[in-house]
This record gives sequence, structure tokens and C-alpha cells, in this order.
Amino acid sequence: MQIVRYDWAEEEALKIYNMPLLELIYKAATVHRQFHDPSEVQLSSLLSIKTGACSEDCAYCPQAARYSTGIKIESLLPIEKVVESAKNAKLNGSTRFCMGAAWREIKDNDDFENVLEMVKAVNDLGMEVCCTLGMLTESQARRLKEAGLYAYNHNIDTSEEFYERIITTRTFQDRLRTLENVRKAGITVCCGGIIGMGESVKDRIKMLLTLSYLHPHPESVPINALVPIKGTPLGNRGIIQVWEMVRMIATARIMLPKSMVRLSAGRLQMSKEAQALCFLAGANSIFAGDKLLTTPNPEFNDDMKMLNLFGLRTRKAFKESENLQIN
Ligand code: SAM
Ligand code: DTB
Ligand code: SF4
Repeated sequence: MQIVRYDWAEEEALKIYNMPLLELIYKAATVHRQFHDPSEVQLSSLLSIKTGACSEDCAYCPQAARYSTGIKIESLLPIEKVVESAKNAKLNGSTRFCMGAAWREIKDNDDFENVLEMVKAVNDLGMEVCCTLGMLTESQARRLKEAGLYAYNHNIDTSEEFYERIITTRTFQDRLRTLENVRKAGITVCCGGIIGMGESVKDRIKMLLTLSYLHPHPESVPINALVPIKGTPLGNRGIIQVWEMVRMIATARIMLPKSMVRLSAGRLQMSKEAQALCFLAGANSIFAGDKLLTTPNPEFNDDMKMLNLFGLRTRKAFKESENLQIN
């Protein structure tokens, strides 16, 4: 029996990641069955509510102002557009709706007031509302919670050591501080990272260790495969091998047994067979809808066909297993 642990050692985690592949998948699938209904997958929809012109230098990101990536810059969307998009997502079976803004941090201005209104409106639809708006303070987190925010996404992206090779305009510690503020406000934490940026296996493990030392563990852990974007410093990198994605998901499932592990960016480049292995290895959530924030995602109808083919059902909102535990 696996228990929820906060004391994983690096050696131990590396050993898990490097297990013979099929043994690793079997072990992760076993842990998955212990903590989750393996026939359920959560559908989450993403909407970019403010796009591009970001002041940060995240080497992977199409939305950083300093890279020329050809995306269409847009200021904050009107609330009606956001609600319409959330209603559509709900009709299609999404129970979680995540609004993303290309901000370094939240500022206490009209845009923030409008986002609070959006959170209220989407919460009123009975969906789990999630936001990813950059860094935030304790009082901003409290206001989001009061507006009905259920989850906040803020990724650590990689290991602390590799972080400064990817982003120089903020620190790993800044990221952790925001996560603490989110937790203190009683909002669930969505935090994961990206593989395929040139990091080593040790960096991947260190990222998972950092997540596993958060108490409680993040309720949701997105694992993204880098989507190389022309114009960004990582634009020429190749696509990560499926096996690495499977190993990462399986290791996350074992080390963070209660968390929802989300197979996030990069699905468009994966075959259905590869995605089946990811679900077997413990992924139990995906982003549904034809677009992530700025890049394409598989067609909604194709995803539904795939889930049907695998005999997977979509999960209801606010399920008990994701209940917030406050320290
Ligand atoms: N600006 C906010 C922030 O940085 O937290 C929120 C939006 S940001 C785009 C959300 C996450 O998307 C990033 O932390 C990163 O993990 C992921 N992401 C961005 N570009 C990506 C890419 N090209 N490939 C894979 N994941 C990506
Ligand atoms: C996460 O970890 N992945 C999502 C969500 N959280 C916000 C975003 C992926 C973005 C991929 C690049 C793009 O579409 O701009
Ligand atoms: Fe800005 Fe977020 Fe993109 Fe970094 S990941 S450049 S903070 S939108």
C-alpha cells in the first residue's frame, strides 16, 4: 500500500523514475487504483483572458513580449465573452474552467476587479473555477477566494537549479511564495511543470521532490510537454519522447498519490496509444477544447472518441478526493 508521503528522498525517486518501463507503469497504475477511480478523467477547459505582451522572459513562452512569436495580443476580455466560453465548456462536459492571463503578477487595478467578477460568474455556473494570473499577494488571494476561486495554477516548471536557465525575471522562491499565499487563502493549488526544455532527469526528479514537500501536496499537478514555439529561445528543441512523458507521469502518480495528475500541453503531438499509456500510468485529467492558451489542442470531438474508446468517463465537479486540506 502506498501512503501519502512528504519525505521522499532523491535517490528513491530517481530509482522509481528509472525502473523498467513496464514495471513502472504497473506500479503507478496500482497506486492510481488505490487513490482514484481509474475509469474517470477530469476535463478542464482553458481560456486566455489576456494574451501576450508579458514582461517576463520565460524561455518557453509564446506570450513573452521580448520574443517575436506572431501571436495576437489582446487586453482583458469582456466578462460576457468569458461567461459564454465557460457555458460552452460546461455543455461539452468540462467541470473545471481555467482563466489564464499573461501577467507577471496581479496588480490592484480595474483588471483585477473585472477578473473577480469573472470568477464569481463562472463559480455561479457550478464549475470549479481556476485562474493563472502570475504572482499574487496574500490579500489578492483572499479576494479571489471570496469571489469563489477554487484553484490557482502557478507552475514551478522545473528544478530550482534549472529554473534560472529558463527564467531570469523572477526566482523559484518567488513562485513558492505565491503558492504559500494561495494555500493560506484556502484555495486549492495547481502546480506542475514542463519537460523537454533540456533539463536532466535529475531536474525532473527535483521538481517532483519540491512538489512532494509542499504540505499538503498540490491537489492538481499539470505535466506539460514543451510545445516548441518559433521565436522563443526553446523554439528549436525537438518534441519529447513519449516514454519520458510516461515515466514522468508515473513517477508523479507514485510520489503524489492523491493529486490529480494532468496530461497537459503536448497532446497534439501524441498518438492515442501514447495517451493511453499516460492514463494507465496515472494521468486522470486533460485540457479539453481545441485550444490551450495560444496553441492548438486536439479537437474536442476526437478527444471524446478517444475517451469512449478507452472506456473512460468524465468526472463530476468538486469531488471529495480533491477536498482542500488546510494546514
Ligand atoms: N503568466 C502566468 C504564469 O506564468 O504563471 C500564467 C500563464 S503561463 C502561460 C502558464 C503555464 O503554461 C506556464 O507556467 C508553463 O508551465 C505553461 N506553458 C507556457 N508555454 C508553454 C509551452 N510552450 N509548452 C508547454 N507549456 C507551456
Ligand atoms: C499548465 O500547466 N498548462 C496550461 C495551463 N497550466 C495554464 C497552459 C499550457 C500552455 C501551452 C502554450 C500555449 O497554449 O500558450
Ligand atoms: Fe508571462 Fe506566464 Fe508566459 Fe512567463 S509563462 S512569459 S509569466 S505569460
